[in-house]
Amino acid sequence: MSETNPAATAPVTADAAPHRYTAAMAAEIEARWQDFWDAEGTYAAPNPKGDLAGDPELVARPKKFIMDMFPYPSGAGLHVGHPLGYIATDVFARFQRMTGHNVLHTLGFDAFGLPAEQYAVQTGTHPRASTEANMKNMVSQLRRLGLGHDKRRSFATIDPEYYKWTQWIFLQIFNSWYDDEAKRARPISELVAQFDSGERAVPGGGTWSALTEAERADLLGEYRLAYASDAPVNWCPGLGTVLANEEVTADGRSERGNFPVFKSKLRQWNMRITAYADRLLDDLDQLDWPEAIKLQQRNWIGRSEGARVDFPVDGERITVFTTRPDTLFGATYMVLAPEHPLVEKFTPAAWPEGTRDAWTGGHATPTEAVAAYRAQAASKSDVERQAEAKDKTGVFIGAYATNPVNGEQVPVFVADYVLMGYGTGAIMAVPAGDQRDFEFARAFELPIRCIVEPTDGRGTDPSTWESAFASYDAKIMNSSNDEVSLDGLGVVEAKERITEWLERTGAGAGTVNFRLRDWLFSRQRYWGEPFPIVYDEDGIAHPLPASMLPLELPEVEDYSPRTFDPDDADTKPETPLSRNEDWVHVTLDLGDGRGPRRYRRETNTMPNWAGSCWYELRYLDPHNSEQLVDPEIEQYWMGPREGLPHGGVDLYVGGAEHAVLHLLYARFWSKVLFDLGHVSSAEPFHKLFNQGMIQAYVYRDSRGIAVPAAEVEERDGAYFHQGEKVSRLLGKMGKSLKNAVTPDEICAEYGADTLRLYEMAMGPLDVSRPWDTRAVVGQFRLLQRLWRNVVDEDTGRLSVADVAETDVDADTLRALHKAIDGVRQDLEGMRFNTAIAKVTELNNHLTKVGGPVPRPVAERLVLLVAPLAPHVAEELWRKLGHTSSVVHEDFPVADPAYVVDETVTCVVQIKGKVKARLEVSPSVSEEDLEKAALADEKVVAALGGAGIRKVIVRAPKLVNIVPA
Ligand code: ANZ
Repeated sequence: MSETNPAATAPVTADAAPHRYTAAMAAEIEARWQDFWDAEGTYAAPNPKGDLAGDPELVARPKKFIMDMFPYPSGAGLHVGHPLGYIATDVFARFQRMTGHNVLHTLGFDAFGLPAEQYAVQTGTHPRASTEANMKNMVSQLRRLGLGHDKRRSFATIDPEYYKWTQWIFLQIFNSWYDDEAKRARPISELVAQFDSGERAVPGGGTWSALTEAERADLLGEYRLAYASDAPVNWCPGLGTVLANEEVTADGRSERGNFPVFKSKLRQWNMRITAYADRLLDDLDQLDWPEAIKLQQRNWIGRSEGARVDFPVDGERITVFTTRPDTLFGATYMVLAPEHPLVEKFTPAAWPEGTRDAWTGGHATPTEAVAAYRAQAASKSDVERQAEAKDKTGVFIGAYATNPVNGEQVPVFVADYVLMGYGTGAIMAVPAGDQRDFEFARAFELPIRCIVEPTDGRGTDPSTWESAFASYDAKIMNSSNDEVSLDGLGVVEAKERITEWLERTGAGAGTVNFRLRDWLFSRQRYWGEPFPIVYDEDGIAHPLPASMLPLELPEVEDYSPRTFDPDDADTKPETPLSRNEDWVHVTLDLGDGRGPRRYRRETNTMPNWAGSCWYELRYLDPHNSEQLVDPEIEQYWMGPREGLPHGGVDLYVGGAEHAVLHLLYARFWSKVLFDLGHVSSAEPFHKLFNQGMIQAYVYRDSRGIAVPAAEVEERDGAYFHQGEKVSRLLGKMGKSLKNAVTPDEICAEYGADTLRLYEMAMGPLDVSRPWDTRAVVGQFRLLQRLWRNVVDEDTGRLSVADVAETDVDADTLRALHKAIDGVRQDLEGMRFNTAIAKVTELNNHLTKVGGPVPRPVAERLVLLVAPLAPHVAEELWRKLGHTSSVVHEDFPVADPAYVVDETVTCVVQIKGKVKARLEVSPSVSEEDLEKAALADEKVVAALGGAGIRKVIVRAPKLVNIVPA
């Protein structure tokens, strides 16, 4: 870098004075203070009790729990974009420590994950070995930044002592059910007691004691918050694993490897997060999170109000979910999702009379038509099936249902635009009101009935329409029977009226539907937490007793899942763990009174998200071997308090890409643990802040290939690489784009304090910003000037003037106190860039005034800088004669006398005559100025009790009062 950037290096190395602040000096100071902090345990946050207990005076202070989204230890190490959030939380945490708080700030690693596993598959290195090497590298990169972490509290999710508790939480979830009436999770034993006593009826009649063990297990599986189910999942034979919806592309292939993905029924573990849909939605209101993130969670949970309507078919019925029950009179056909379990039941052997050719798909029988269509639908992803632009396909199943509102016989189709996973997997189709239904009706020659008066002048004859008509402002028409009429009503009233009719006649009911699905919780991978579950000879799942945790990952020969012919949908996954026969088949005494028995272990592993669902709790009490977290310690750091009814971490900083999955899963686990009484906080993260991204320029040659950014030269606004002109665009920073800058390089060139200042000064924390190595030197120069204001560059000795504050000139005092006041507010509000601007201003003022800086000013300047550039602040604090670390010093407080704004004089007139003069702020509001004028003694006296007709205010200079 130094060869390509001589401008930046010149002032650093031009080392005229022997005691000037240079990169070499920064390196020496920084290493020395980092060693000191480690040795002294400067950042150790004491707990109220337990083995981390410490200073009672500190524990008595108000507390702050400040957290970063912990990193995945990638082999590529850190580039300068990664620590942006870590530096910000560090500055904030340091400021909180200096303003009287007991601060908990630490960092662990989210260390299970696919990259290590893939690397293992390619190289044969155990994922633990590569992950630990990566962590070691990241720990040293992070240490170099001077982050004030309580290192006693750090851990990685792959530590057996950590995942023991991840497994333990899984068991809590497995052993509980959601009581819809009490609106909380309860132990499954309480449900068993209800069934056993007859308080709760056993479905299908009979008694609990009469059920076989397998029947009981199946019944409880319907209630457990963690349960195995055979629901269709995305099976990718080419990769040998099931995939989450997010890992499947719009054209139904695997994002990784581009293999076909099939909907296949495989027994998989799920978490019943849907039980918490309401609470996950409602409690968002209490959280101090960016609105955009809350909105994404709301949309993901997707609450829709509507109705369920039953359409009778031959003594059975099809239940649909609709958000528009007011359009029931316009329902002219129905659609079942191809996977709907009723399809087989309703499909007759032969086409009924009058079946149109267009409905059969050219098949001789409905059974054949349905089977062919189902096979075709199974090869598509949900996204693809729902695509608006796609041609509508489907077949008639040969059956009719009765529209309950008018007794009409409507044909039933299967079509892939209806998804099994939403609502009831069946719809009433209203072609006039829904565009997909409209297109389907046109393609299949189905009736379209106008049931809302179009407001766009298209008329009420649907045969002339080109699209469905959707509007909430229109009036309903053609919608009445003997008992109910919606004609002339607006949509909202019509919905209410028809829902009332549905409930009265028993044809349906108002209901709320959620888009949120249960969370598919198993993966066919090696590098994840093993499930603490074993199966007996009858295939019944049993939880391991807590005493058998952690269940450690066994050694295996081969880490990769078995892959198959990518097109063979009938294959079944083979998990890496299943290959270790000795581990899989075991004789265990589970302590359930059944004695030692043969069992088969679950061989799936938990998904990546598991470890990050609860890590905030473990930071609190990381070495507790008896409990997940001691309740008193949890209460102290996370419990509910004034203004925070759900408790939670005081500040959580991370990227906006975690809007839904991680943040939703963590909230869910938190609520289960809360319901079961293990924690007092029902929300994990009270305040969330998303930092922006550090972007970097990407330079590409004429072939579009990225060239190393560090080798690019600028000439007259154009960019050249090895003489060839290249293009420049702002993009992500990373190895593949050849524009990564590492914190190590910048630390070597300028020191960590400069890097910290630069990253914080680049702009508001939540805004993305382009990295510019050439600009870093600006912050280095600030530190040089700061140094020079306190230390003599020739002798290295302190150069401040030992005078009292009363002897400092008024201008300097004003500059000092304004800076203190501003920096304090900025740091509290996480406006680090403006805080640095204020420090710079004060420092420049001192340079301009010249002469030795008065000690009271120098000391406070150093304290102001301490959260931002902690190493140089420690060094200067020592030079100023202090023997203790600056970390726990009090942050300076401004003297308000020096902070008030300059004032302007406002003239108060009564009937045009000047009666008073007020000294006011130039930015005073009209209201405040009017109040101040009317309250002024002289004005009150001049008015002599007379009423006021009018007050004319021209802030900030004039108020004219017209008495009555
Ligand atoms: C009749 C109707 C008339 C509908 C109309 C819409 C407009 P949201 O708002 O997203 O909840 N629907 C229901 N279940 C479905 C499924 N499994 N697959 C595909 N579509 C499904 O959407 C609810 C609406 O989406 C429902 O209301 C239903 O169509 C459709 F003028 O019913 B509606």
